[in-house]
Amino acid sequence: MGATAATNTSNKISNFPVFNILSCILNSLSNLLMTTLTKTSRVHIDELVNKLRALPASAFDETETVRSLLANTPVDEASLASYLTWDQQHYTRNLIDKTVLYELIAICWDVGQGSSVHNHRDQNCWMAAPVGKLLVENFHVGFEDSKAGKCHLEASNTVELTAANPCAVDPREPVHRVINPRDANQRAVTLHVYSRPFDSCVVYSPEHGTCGDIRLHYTTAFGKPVARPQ
Ligand code: CSS
Ligand code: FE2
Repeated sequence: MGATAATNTSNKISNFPVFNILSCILNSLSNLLMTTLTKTSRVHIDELVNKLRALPASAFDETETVRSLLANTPVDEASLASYLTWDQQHYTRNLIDKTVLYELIAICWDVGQGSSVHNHRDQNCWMAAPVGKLLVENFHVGFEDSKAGKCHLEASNTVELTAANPCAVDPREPVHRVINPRDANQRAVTLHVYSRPFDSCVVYSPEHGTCGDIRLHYTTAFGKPVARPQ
């Protein structure tokens, strides 16, 4: 019996070099197929809008449903063309869709642009990156006195935001900034779902220990420029 077993082992197909070569080729082909499928399975932005609109209100009160929707519905860059505007001074905010439950915004980040450190007014926020590779730097708020405009923040973790890795802002640690790193040397486009829609937030200076409210403005809405309030 022992001899038979030994013979079987030494004759195993995986012991032949040709098997290893074939197996390598099959693996490479399968990886190529997966990459191609991932690329070709990108959808028009309207499809994401339709899926967001079909969600029940309860989906916006927790983070997983919208995060997995963004992960399973990667958006084709070409379908975003009418929403993309660029400004060398600041990232642009371009409204794509808005309901009572959520707003969907495309943000265009030139090379090296980033947001201030900010909160989302205790609301939910999800981000996907159809174009580029960005960083989301999260902060822990040790102390905040918004009336006095004073705070103490400490950097916590940093998350990479890519097409394959959409993020939900952690409701327990919601203060963050987003950066399109200069060394990535490419423009980036992110999609943001905010629930509910909001038009102001608190910005923080971790260096100075100060904080204060700012208003948020759209650069474009539904593909048309929005006049900035005077
Ligand atoms: N919240 C920022 C972008 S970084 S998440 C904004 O809407 O302007
Ligand atoms: Fe944000």
